Amino acid sequence: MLGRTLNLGILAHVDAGKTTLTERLLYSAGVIDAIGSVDAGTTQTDSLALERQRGITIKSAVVSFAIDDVTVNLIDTPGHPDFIAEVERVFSVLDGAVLVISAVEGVQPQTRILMRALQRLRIPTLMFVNKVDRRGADCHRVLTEIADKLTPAVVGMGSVRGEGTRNAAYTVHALGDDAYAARLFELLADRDETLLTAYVDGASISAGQLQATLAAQTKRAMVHPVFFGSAITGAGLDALTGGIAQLLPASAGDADGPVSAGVFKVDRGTAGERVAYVRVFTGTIRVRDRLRFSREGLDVDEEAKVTAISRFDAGPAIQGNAVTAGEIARLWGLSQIQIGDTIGEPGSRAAVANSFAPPTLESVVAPCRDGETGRLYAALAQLAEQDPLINVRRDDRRQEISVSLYGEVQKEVIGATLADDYGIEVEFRETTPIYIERPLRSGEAIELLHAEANPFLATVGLRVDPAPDGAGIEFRLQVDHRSVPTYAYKRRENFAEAMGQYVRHTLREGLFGWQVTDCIVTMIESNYSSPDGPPSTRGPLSTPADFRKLTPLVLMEALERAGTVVCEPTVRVSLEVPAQTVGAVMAALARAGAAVETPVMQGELSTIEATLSAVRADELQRQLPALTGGEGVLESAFDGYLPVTGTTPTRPRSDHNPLDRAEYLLRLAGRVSE
Ligand SMILES: Nc1nc2c(ncn2[C@@H]2O[C@H](COP(=O)(O)OP(=O)(O)OP(=O)(O)O)[C@@H](O)[C@H]2O)c(=O)[nH]1
Ligand SMILES: [Mg+2]
Repeated sequence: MLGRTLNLGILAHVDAGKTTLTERLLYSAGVIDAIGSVDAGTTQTDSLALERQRGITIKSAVVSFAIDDVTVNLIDTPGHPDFIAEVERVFSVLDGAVLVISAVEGVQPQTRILMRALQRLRIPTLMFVNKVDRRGADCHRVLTEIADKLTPAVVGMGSVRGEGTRNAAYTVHALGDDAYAARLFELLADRDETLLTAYVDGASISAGQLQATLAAQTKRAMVHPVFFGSAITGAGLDALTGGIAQLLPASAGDADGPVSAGVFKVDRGTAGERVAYVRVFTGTIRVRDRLRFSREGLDVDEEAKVTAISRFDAGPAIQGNAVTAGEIARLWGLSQIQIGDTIGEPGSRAAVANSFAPPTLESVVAPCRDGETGRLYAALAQLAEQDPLINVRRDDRRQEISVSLYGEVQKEVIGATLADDYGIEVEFRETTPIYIERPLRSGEAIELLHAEANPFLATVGLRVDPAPDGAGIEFRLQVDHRSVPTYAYKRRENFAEAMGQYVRHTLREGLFGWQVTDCIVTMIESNYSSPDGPPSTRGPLSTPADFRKLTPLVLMEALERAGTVVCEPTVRVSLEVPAQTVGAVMAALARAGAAVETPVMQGELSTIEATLSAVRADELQRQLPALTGGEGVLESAFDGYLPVTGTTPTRPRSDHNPLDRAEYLLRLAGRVSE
């Protein structure tokens, strides 16, 4: 019989102890003989030189160990918000997660952001309150905070004695403990009719029944057991390990079905070759298999041969011949593969993209030495394979290269990577916001089949309507079924899917060159030409290319009529600064145009909350050490987009040229020759 596999994510706010916990779990499972330390740079998962120097995780890393008959593939993720994209990619491959929360700091901004995403994706999640040995640990307060700020569907699984000391010890609540049993019953019965009915009927409910219901509800992400302990001393670790094996859904998967797998990480091997980390949802991938893969939103549909496989199996990755459903493996040979690609059939959870905000800043990056621009571009392009969101762009007119960024720390990491791995010293010039465009009102446009000005064999009519902030792009197909070219797309749903892709692709550049979002695009007219189809005029067959090429023309015209407003990214910041520097920090916030709340004093420190533009927050981050004698800490979280106001409300992207765009669209449409 095949063993069961659990793909487990370890997630938390920065510094909560994910990497240390990972190390402890590997040690308990007998995979390593000595526990490495983040501070000494000796852990398994912080293996990059830069991670070891800085003591923070930058890239997600997979390690594997066994708990009884369950193989756990653990993915240690970075907690710093600048690397949130790493976490997002991992979400698509998880069976379950452990959300780590510090017993001292409690629920932090990133904890909330992560928990919201875990809930939205219904990923079964245990919580681990770590660092109970550290001074200031307060498990009771943290449990209350979890219930208040994250979710009320939680239950503490044990208690801690001697918290805040090296000897802090964790005791599991016994099922015979009446207070615990009552709390557990209350939580579970709320979500389980049979349990409630049995209770109302006066039937006695056994401890075993409660335990089984707890496992069932946890596996369905309805409730979240909370464990306590210390990754440093090992307190509470056995209970957590037991919880991982018993309360999270390990599975065997369908090894015989059609191949469906997702790529969540791309790396380079020792010879510089591309290595893809995949999670197999169904089927089996073997060495020498030819695999088809596709990419959301783009017309890529490639095929390549697997030349080698290395599986994660209770210990370091080992060379293998095959990888089956449920497992994670590294694949060689797929030289064009990218993060987020789907191998074979679309997975059941293929599309989890956009769980978090996209990067909000972009910065011009230039080599310090002359004549290295070409090498720099090549190096950045290689980094972009591993992190597509850095979205390297070359502006030929201004002779500049720019990258998208989440913030200062990511910028420093990119700079250091270019220097260490590629020998290219760079400087980042001005950092500017990545704006978006939202439609102002509704707009429609149509091109008719066989009309003189329409070079394509298709009718496409589209309407753009504004949608609520944060809604993204929604595509609706609102046409008679007879007007859908089903012979070319097989099913109506496929046509809707393809049209949605053409629409999304077009909206990457709006009237001012920015991504258009928060809108509904409805296809209101469609028609095609086919020898035996409904159109009156018979002619050559319409093809998908006709619809693909006509869509951008019609959509841009509809958008032109709707008009767009350029909006800038804003962040909510929380500053912790020495009390005597509050005045200087408040003045800096005022200069940055921030909306500031009244500072809260806590002894020597003051906390200031404010909302301001992302680019100004980035500037503030850099000024902070000088303003606060190196003592200030700034945490920021994306807070949506607001229309740009002031003298230049329509800021076109630096390399956006409406004439170029028009010409491009025309060329796409074949109206002017190449
Ligand atoms: N006292 C105490 N310190 C801990 C514990 N767990 C982690 N630490 C310390 O907390 C710091 C951060 O630990 P990491 O394991 O790097 O935290 P992380 O969550 O992986 O951090 P990022 O990956 O950078 O987000 C290190 O100095 C650890 O030694 C714990 O249980 N008790
Ligand atoms: Mg870490």
